[in-house]
Amino acid sequence: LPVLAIDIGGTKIATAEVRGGMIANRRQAPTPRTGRGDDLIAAIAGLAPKSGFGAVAVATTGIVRDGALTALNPETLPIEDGYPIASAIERAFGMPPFVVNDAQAAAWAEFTIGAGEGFRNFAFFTVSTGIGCGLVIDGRLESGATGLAGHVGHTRSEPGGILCGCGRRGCLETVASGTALARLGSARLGRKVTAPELFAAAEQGNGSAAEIIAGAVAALVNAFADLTASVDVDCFAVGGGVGLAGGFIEALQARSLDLPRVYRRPILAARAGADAGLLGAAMLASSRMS
Ligand code: BMX
Ligand code: ZN
Repeated sequence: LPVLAIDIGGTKIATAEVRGGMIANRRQAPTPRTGRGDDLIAAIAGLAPKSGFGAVAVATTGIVRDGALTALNPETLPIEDGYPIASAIERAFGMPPFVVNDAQAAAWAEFTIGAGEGFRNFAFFTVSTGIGCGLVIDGRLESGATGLAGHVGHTRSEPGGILCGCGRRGCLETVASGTALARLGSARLGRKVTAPELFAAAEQGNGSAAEIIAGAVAALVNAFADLTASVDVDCFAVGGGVGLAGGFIEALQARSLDLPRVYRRPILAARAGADAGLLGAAMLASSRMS
């Protein structure tokens, strides 16, 4: 039987059936941003069939600890602290699910069958609504004792910067996420723009838009260098809606050449694309159950 895989992001929810590393019946809906976990479960139940699965695997934005979900940054996903997501999914689908952070799940997929294949120490970054990161150290996925491992989006990027939803000031996520680009772009261009619109404006030669994107690129490259100095990453892969936007990876690669050589590592595009969270969660669920 296939694994029912569920990916909960700050902007969209996806479900799919995964069998032998292949995705089928992928469905997607906007994330209900109501602050209530039960509304997420209802949206998921509306996407996926209720039975016919050997296992249920969930990749979700936020901190996952003992089957409970808490937002580190409630602006990325508003939800009750410690929402009992595992028991809620079990009630909806009749099976206790495996639950993991979305970036950690995607890191595992990229490490196993994607851009990180062949490396032992690998970091995957998703630049999307927020900035997520999953770390594989010496071939093992790190989630940490409290689920926080890899939350590099909340390391300091801009001293004295704006307050992040997590309570710190100047987090990388306040400078380089899709949310940050939309905020900075709207302020600078004097009209409401989304991250994709900011990329389109830069593409059409808008210097202010290009400058904001370059700021995000520089912040990310510095975060990569910090992480390399911390755990000696062999290789970085970048995904997410912003990460995979035209020219973004190339800009990261070019900017990383400004780093002293000792901190420089290959930067690759994520290969599993938008399905990495679904695939990684399903792979982790299968391996933890056999
Ligand atoms: C946030 C945090 C991470 C997540 C990352 C990317 C929350 C709700 N999420 O830093 O756990 O991995 O965003 O999330 O605090 P996405 O929704 O942008 O995919
Ligand atoms: Zn933060």
